[in-house]
Amino acid sequence: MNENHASFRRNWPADFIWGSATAAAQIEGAAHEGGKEDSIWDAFARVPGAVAGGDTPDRAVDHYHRMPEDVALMRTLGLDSYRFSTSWARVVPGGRSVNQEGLDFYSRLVDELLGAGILPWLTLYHWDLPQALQERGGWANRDTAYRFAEYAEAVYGALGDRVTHWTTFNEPLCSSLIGYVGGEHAPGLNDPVAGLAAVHHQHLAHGLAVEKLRGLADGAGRDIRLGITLNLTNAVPNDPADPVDLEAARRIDALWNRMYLDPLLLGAYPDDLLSDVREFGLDERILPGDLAQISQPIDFLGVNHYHDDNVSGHPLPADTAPSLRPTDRPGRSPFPGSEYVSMPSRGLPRTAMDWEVNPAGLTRLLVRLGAEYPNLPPLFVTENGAAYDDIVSADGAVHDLERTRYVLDHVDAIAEAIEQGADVRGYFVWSLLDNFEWAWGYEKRFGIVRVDYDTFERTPKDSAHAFAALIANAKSQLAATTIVG
Ligand code: PNW
Repeated sequence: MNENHASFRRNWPADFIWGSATAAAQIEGAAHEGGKEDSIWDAFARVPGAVAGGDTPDRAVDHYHRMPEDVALMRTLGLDSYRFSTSWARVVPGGRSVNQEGLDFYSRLVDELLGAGILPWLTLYHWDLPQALQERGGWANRDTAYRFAEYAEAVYGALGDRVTHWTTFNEPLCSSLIGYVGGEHAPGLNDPVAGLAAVHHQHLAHGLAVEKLRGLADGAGRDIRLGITLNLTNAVPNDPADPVDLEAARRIDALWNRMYLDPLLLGAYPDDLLSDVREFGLDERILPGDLAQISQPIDFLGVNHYHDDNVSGHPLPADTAPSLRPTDRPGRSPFPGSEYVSMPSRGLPRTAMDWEVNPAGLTRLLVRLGAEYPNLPPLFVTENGAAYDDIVSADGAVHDLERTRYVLDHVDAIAEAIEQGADVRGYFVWSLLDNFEWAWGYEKRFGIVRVDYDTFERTPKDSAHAFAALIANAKSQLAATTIVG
């Protein structure tokens, strides 16, 4: 029984936010409807071999047409908040003029959420750049940062009277290094110079949008919360006594964590990182004033965490099976200057993504952040979840025991981090629905709700029921404490 799980006996801060997350390109569909034009993911999915099974985001899970039904589902689960993204390619289709019909969709979504008592948690960039802007260089072009601030202003103009929680970027590491260097994500390039330019220009875009939205909100006397979501990891040296592994772990920590955290929170790139990537010209992208722009105060930091990374500086043993790849396109390292780094298995259980399951890593990460960044804003775990090969029972139920355990164990790991002093204010499970899992297409299912890809019917899995019970339990404990106290 899930009620016996340790996570059901934890105490939670009174205003802790329980939610679930999605992203526009992964769920909406209607890729060329309502004035929307190609995003880089629509274009990338048409490249042969780019996405497993030749899948595309064309229809995704048809959320564009089923939005009220999906919000009703969130309500039955008892979610406090719903984290979603707006599609830049829907709001500013060709990268130039604003599409009112696109804004109207998000306006209806926000109204529906507020009507259901659910806090809208909006992300402006979850990887779907208008293809028209990619054709002008995408994030390698500094101009895209200024276009982003205009897009942010357009969304704020339509929703700023109702949306209080704003996230600029989701996981900039993926949309820069995995898209421009590793090439597994759109735009599918293998260009470290462009990749590091993309990193800096996304930081700049974040800073420009923060300044713009803060100014607009202050001017209108509105209280908004601004932040960014990073995917952070513990880069664990495979053999902590081996200097080669320690050096590899330092490099991955620099590229994966500190390249984002330091400019945003401390106003400077780490020196060791700048020297590691010197030949790729990151320094030349940094113009006077950029770091001050980038490090403007934010109100929260979103942390996405799925797994740690066990890092070695030695090649993998020859008999080690290569890790899973979505398609047979050749795999390339997304890490400029640190391509030699390997990630050997340390024997932990793994999900269908081949990602390690290690809830203690999440505790460690959340506690470490507070210790390493004295000016750290409040944290929200904005994504965490797992893909497994679900089996549908004869009665239509999905008994996803592994996902249920994954979620409860990670929630418990967050409670542990809070006990150890981490300032964590919320948890969003990834994902509400099975959806378009980027280069994996529809093959990997992360939803706590199953989607039938023929009928688009939604069926809450056992993990959804467990999550709903957990939320209800956390709230009833609070109510009980309030009465006793
Ligand atoms: C995140 N990695 O992506 C994204 O924010 C979601 O859109 C996505 O569906 C979810 O996690 C599951 O993949 C990631 O390589 C992509 O470690 C890659 C990694 C982590 C997260």
